[in-house]
Amino acid sequence: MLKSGISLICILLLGLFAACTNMGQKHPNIVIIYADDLGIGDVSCYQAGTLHTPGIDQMAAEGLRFTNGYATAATCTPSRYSLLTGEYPWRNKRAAVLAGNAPLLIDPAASTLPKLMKKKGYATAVVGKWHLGLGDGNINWNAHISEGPQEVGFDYSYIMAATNDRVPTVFVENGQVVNLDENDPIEVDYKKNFEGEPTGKDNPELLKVHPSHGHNMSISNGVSRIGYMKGGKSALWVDEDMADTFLLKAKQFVSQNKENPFFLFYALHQPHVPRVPNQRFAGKSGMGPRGDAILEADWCISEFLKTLDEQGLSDNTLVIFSSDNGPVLDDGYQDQAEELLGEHTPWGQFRGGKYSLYDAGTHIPFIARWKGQIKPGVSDALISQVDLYASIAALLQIENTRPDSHNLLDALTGKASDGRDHHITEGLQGRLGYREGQWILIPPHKGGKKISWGVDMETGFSLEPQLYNIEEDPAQQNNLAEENPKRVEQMMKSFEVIKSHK
Ligand code: NG6
Ligand code: CA
Repeated sequence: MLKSGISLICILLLGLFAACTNMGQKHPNIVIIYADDLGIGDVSCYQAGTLHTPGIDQMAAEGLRFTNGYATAATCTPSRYSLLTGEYPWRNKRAAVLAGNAPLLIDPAASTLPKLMKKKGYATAVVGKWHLGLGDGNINWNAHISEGPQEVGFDYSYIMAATNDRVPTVFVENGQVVNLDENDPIEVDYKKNFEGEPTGKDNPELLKVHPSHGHNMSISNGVSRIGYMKGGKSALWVDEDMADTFLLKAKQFVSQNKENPFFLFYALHQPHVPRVPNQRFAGKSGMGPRGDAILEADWCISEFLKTLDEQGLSDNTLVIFSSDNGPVLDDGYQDQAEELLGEHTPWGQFRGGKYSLYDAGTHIPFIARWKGQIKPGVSDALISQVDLYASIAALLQIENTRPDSHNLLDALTGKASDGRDHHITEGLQGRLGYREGQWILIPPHKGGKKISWGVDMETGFSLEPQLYNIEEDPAQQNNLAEENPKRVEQMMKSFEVIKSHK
């Protein structure tokens, strides 16, 4: 009796010990919230601009705000590619802004961030903007679409294929178009229209949002888009409801997976054009649809974080917030983004914006929150989205196989104040810039200095080398290349060496 009692106690103690060690080893949930075209100065905790973003500010107050956070590119697809693969985008020739019917960009055999997590038993999901291609190049929207998020490592996906200004304007859930009526199949063509279908160009009377440049092809929900589509009427999204739909799917995934570790890539569609926020946000910013869309995104973030808090998950969830590229005002629709801007400065103290090799093209908001694990504060460490791969690999004790991706787990969690010492950024047409410490070098590039889509945007291209000290001259007004030929030469060499490493 006594003996069996002792054995029982031993077994219980052993069980308790095992449970404790397990708990100690329990991997945190990981969430990446990724805005689309949000500038560093659009977020009020970066102390620039006049918009007020209380949701993101609260996340920053509870976490670590990086002042030197970067995307790898000034456009969407390449940045997303790096985030998910840990590889610079220019190593893959196809990693440029993709059409809505482009094939899957990421090699299904390649290692990815979600695949790392799956190795450790995580449930993985992507909700929101995809823009990394689907199918094999000959996509049938009316059947199950293979070659997509699942092949890249996501168990669950609820996505738009490309951007909110590209057809097809439908959601795809686990490879299946949502709400599709089989009697009204979807056809997509990026070259020619389908007979009898209205377009923004020929039927402006059908539009509630008018294009300023391009964006005059097929119309859905009163907005003309890039590309032509036909059919799928019951499946078309309503832009005004998109934020609520994605938020709901993100919350559902969390609730359904709260017992096991999960990874969620919550890819917001705001404030990318067309900016059509829900009526609840219309007129709220005083800056027109662009400002209103940012307030909507900020609300989504605070609602999402509230869900983590309510479910008791915040102490065991690392949440990272960032943006895929810098800000843009007129990106092809007449939405008064420029006219109503007032004193607001989406690019913060930096020069350029989306599409630009100047700093604001890729220098974006970057915040990490993990309650109880990351001490709230501000970090000046140089950190790139390409580093999330190696840093999360380190967190999960998996070997890093991506040399472009640096293990900055200590910087990410505030245990170290230094980050990477150099970083390569990509502007338009695959042209590159290079930062080393506080120096930014833009090597000579052919091509126009500006692109004119309603408003002039600076590409950063010049036939002369450009060298800036980003700490002393954040607005990149003083090109110091001529007076520092040695530094230019040394940086050109290091840049070439890094490029040649694979
Ligand atoms: C450009 C579009 C722009 C936007 C961008 C991609 C025109 C004139 N401009 O070609 O509106 O869709 O592609 O943006 O069509 S990104 O954030 O997804 O990279
Ligand atoms: Ca973008």
